[in-house]
Amino acid sequence: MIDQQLVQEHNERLVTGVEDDFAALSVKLARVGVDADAMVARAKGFAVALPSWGLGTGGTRFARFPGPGEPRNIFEKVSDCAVVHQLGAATPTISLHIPWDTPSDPSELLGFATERDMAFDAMNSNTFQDQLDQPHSYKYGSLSSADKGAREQAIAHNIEVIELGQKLGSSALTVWVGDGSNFPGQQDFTRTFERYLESTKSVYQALPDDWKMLLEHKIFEPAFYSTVIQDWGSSYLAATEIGQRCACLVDLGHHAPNVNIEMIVARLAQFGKLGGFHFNDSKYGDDDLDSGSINPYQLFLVFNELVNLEMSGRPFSPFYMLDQSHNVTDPIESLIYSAAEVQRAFVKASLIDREALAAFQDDNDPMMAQATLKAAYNLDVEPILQMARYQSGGAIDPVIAYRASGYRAQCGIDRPAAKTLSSGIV
Ligand code: PSV
Ligand code: MN
Ligand code: MN
Repeated sequence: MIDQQLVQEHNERLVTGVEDDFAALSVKLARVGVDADAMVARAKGFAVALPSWGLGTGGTRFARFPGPGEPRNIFEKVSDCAVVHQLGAATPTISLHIPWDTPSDPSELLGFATERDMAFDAMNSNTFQDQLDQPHSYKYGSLSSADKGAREQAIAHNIEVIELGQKLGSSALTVWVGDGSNFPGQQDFTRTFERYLESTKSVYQALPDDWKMLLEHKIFEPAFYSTVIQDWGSSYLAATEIGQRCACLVDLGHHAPNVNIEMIVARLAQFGKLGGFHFNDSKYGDDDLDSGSINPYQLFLVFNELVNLEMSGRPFSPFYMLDQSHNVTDPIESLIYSAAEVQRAFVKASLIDREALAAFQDDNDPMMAQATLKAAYNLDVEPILQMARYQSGGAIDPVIAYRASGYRAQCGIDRPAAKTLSSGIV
């Protein structure tokens, strides 16, 4: 981890300015009856999980351009996650992808993470790739495959992931399958979905009582004609059929361009099936760009629904995770920055005058209703985020502190990479 003394010195240089900015913002918020300190407390309570698969440089199917000092195993990934959390103070947990990050000794991994104040979030299974020595191929599907052997293998894998997650203190399984078809006629939609439901129910039977199962939908890719769980409708149907502890996971990049994702969130929430999120941003498809980098207003509108749900007093505990691929940036920097962008959307959504909004809605006043949302969105809440990080022991400007620490350069020395010309995504 980074020497905490460095973080402290960084903060000492900036704290006076932050206090001034925070005082000015507090006065401004007090005029509309908002307590800025209460907002700092909310920001401090916010957390989003880090994806274990997001610490190395990503890639496309054309190429991958690795950076220096990439983590070579799950322990080094956990170390990098701990640095992201040390500086950004918003990411205390890690979502593991299995078998990419299967530890040979789970208790050793748990101990290593705990020593660094990190814990494990939802577990991800992987039946979208074949593994060495596995008897059945997923080429034509996994949980929905026409091949019984492939289905059984996929079920067994998901159960193994649950068992591993129990050893690591996780409490959720995220299931995303690439199953689908590339040609009209290739698969019978109904029979394929029936097989998926049957398999997924078998996995659900192995789910511990205090666990959740999250179904992640995706419009296309790797299947380009039809996908078994292609949208929130299929996901909702499946989650409803499977059981009470099964819910839907919304990955922001898994929709057609311009789809109203915030309304999907509201619908799922209204019917008790909103299970969690994979946050990222996109311009065209499943781009896995950094959260808030393309459409921060959409992220804010999603959080408007989430805060609304929280305020409604209904049971509410969705899993929040980042799911990004960092092709041209240092993954640590992207994850620090992205987590703060998600936190920013949460804080801004918390500032919406909900009473006024409801009144404008009931009065059919669209101009003032949207202006009420914009009033919160247009506020610069950076002093609240900075104060939250400062009070939590993080860095006021975490990316600057990270660069000054020389962590990446040290990793470049400690983690010599094998000399290979890497090609596309793994
Ligand atoms: C699929 O595109 C996905 O969003 C799922 O969450 C997978 O687990 C992850 O990406 C793999 O990179
Ligand atoms: Mn995802
Ligand atoms: Mn994706």
